[in-house]
Amino acid sequence: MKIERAEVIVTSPNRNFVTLRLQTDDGLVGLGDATLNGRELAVVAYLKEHVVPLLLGTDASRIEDTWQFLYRGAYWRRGPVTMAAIAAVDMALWDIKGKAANMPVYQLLGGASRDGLMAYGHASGPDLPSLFDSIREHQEMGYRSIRVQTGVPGLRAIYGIAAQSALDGGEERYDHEPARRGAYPTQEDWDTRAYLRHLPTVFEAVRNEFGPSMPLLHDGHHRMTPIQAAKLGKALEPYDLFWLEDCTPAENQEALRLVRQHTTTPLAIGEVFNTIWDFQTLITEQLIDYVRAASTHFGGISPLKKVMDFAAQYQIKSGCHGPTDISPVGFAAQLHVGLAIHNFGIQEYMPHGARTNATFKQSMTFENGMLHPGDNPGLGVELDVDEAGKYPYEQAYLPFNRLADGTIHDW
Ligand code: CS2
Ligand code: MG
Repeated sequence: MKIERAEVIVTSPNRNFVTLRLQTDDGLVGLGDATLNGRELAVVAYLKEHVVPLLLGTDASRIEDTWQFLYRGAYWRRGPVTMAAIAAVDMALWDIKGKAANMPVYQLLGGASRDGLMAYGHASGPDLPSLFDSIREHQEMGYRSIRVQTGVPGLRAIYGIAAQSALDGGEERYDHEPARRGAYPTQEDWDTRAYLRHLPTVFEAVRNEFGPSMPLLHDGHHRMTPIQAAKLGKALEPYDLFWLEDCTPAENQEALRLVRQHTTTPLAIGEVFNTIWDFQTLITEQLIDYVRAASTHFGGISPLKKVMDFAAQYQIKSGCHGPTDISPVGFAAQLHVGLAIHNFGIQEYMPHGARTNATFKQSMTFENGMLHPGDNPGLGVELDVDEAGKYPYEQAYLPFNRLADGTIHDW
């Protein structure tokens, strides 16, 4: 079972995706996601110039050995470009192994530990009435757990709010497909003190309207200092959040000690992390409750399974990153892990657009708020190469933000 062909396919059906397609000499095809939102072509070059030539002729069954060769052999470890490239290879090899065994990947990871994966969706609105509408729409779609993002009085446009990005010339559904294409990122506003004053009043209103039981989540997008995050976590305690996400820029893992000492609001971190080392202090000191790593940016299925097994010893659960910039292939990869591990927590799920779903045919299902990767052999995703060819790459960037005095703030 030797790797005979390796292609890097870039397509932009509703937004940009980078997919590695491996083919073995016995005709098996494996897919891997290498999409790095806003920096896609750097990973394309890394794969095409430095990885594909090393793969041709090698044994497709040696997943762990290939991972170690690409990680250790490069000498320069870690980083989002490197780890997205390695992730694509790892996923494609698991896909091939599943097809060779005629089993879905979750069976190879130990089999199902549950019937399905609880998903959460993104509700947002610039004010309470539109936020409530958005929550109801998500409930109608089947979601039982909902992330709540809201406008802040005095700020014109902030991340995560559908109607505000439309004001800014963007699409109505923020961070959804299609992405905001263009040669320069959109500028948004930020004011942490205004946000800290406003957010608890929003959660109070949501609890009054929707009752105490629905799991509610919120993403702070790395914008607070440790003491601000501690204050917010404490202020949100009466509203019983499922989690507060990315409260600080957690490359400083020790900062979470201070946050943790002050609040019992559960914490989730890690969508921008690349390796298990980024979680070391957070896990061993039990400073978080949920690991947000995405298979695509974390080196693939193999390291995602390892970090979750490590986290399990500390009663920390999974909450994998699942926005639309994770391709259907990367999304399937983490569904297989989530179904197999004991310490699954929740899965973020933003549905892809129609053109993306026509380009990537998926066995995955979403019913009554629960996801399942399906039982097709491998990952359960087929890439329609002709369809992909219709949508060439288009430059697109994430927005960025400045404070009122013009200072650039954290994403
Ligand atoms: C967000 C993402 O899903 C999330 O929690 O933080 O939407 C994030 O902004 C994008 O994936 C960045 O590419
Ligand atoms: Mg996030």
